[in-house]
Amino acid sequence: MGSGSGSGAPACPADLDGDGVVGGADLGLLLSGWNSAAGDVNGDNTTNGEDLGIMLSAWGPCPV
Ligand SMILES: [Ca+2]
Ligand SMILES: [Ca+2]
Repeated sequence: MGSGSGSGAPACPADLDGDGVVGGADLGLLLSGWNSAAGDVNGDNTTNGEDLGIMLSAWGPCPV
């Protein structure tokens, strides 16, 4: 998990692999989990365009 100044900062659900950055590795996980809960970002237990949209809007380093 993250370290540093994480006081009340929003979570980074699109960071599927937990490395602190939303990037290609997370996109790969999302796509490989398409139509299952494996790549779910928004917590509805399926992976679809909504999750992809969230991931793309969160692309880059997670907020700290
Ligand atoms: Ca990541
Ligand atoms: Ca979802």
